[in-house]
Amino acid sequence: MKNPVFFNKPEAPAEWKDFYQRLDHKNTAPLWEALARLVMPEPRPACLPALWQYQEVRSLLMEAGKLITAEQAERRVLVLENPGIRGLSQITQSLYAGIQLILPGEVARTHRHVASALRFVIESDGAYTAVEGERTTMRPGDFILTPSWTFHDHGNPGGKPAIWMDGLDVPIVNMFDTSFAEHFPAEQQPVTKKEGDALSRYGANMLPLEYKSSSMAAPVFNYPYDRSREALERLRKNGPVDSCHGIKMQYINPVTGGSPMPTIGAFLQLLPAGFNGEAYRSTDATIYCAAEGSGVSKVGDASFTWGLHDIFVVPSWCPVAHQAQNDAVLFSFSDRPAQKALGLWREQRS
Ligand code: 1HN
Repeated sequence: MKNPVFFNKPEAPAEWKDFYQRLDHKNTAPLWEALARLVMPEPRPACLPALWQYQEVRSLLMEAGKLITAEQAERRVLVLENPGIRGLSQITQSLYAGIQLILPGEVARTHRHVASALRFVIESDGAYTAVEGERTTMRPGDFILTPSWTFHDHGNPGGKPAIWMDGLDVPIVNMFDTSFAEHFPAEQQPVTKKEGDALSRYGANMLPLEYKSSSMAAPVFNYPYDRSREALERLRKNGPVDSCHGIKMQYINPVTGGSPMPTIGAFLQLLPAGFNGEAYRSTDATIYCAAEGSGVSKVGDASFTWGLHDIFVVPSWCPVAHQAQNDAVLFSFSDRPAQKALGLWREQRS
């Protein structure tokens, strides 16, 4: 193994034991005993590569739908827990992910919190989410933002279950001890804007005159799938197809060109039928959801065969190589913007 430890400490002699105990009693500790575990020559993530088959999660979620209402639960969600760090409600060291269900006629009441959230819509026939007075209809494949400290509620006036993946930066917010949350006085917030207002105003490569951003998040909050998918389709024809990523695009904040939210980045990539990608790794542990098609992804020593809406996670610095049988589209998200802002992010192509 290359670089197993940064620092090879000699064994502590038995006669130091008393000294170590006296250190311990004074809330102190010898750094030389901890250094190799604190400073690693490369990332050694506790989280593991993992795959969740959508149909399995879906049937458990529908069971949850018989046990508890969206109202009782506040949010009826099955948390996707990384098998290497069970019990923490985390899919990676820095991110939370879950699968949410809203049954026909249900609403999930209005609240806001410091944590930023994204939704990747899996099933919906007329369900909506509302953010700061504007409702947007959720359609399969849509990438939707709930920026930090924005009031949001969800509802499903349609006739079919609405299901989506939630991604939040809860572990980051809690690492900094910066969590605040509160309810809106009413179950549903008043609708004060026409549907599509944000996208018309900020989503056409134009901005209102004298526009000044008041937020670190994008002013558009729905990135409709048909638009993103069309871009990938056009780029397939234009080429080139990247040997690691296929055709991969990042979602942006149209005001800054940066990430849609300060802590979470999101991506959409097309793997053309027969794609056999080369290995790639980066320090941002990444959560993938198959938006279309099927394939196989090698993640470290694991090999995940995924189909429609399956979700898998690639830990930090773990090589990933994607293959697609038929045309496949992968949505993904990670903490890349947070790492980049702090000067931490690295990547490596093999
Ligand atoms: C939350 O507010 C939602 O608004 C979903 O739909 C999942 C997980 C942790 C904390 C807040 C939602 C959440 C959440």
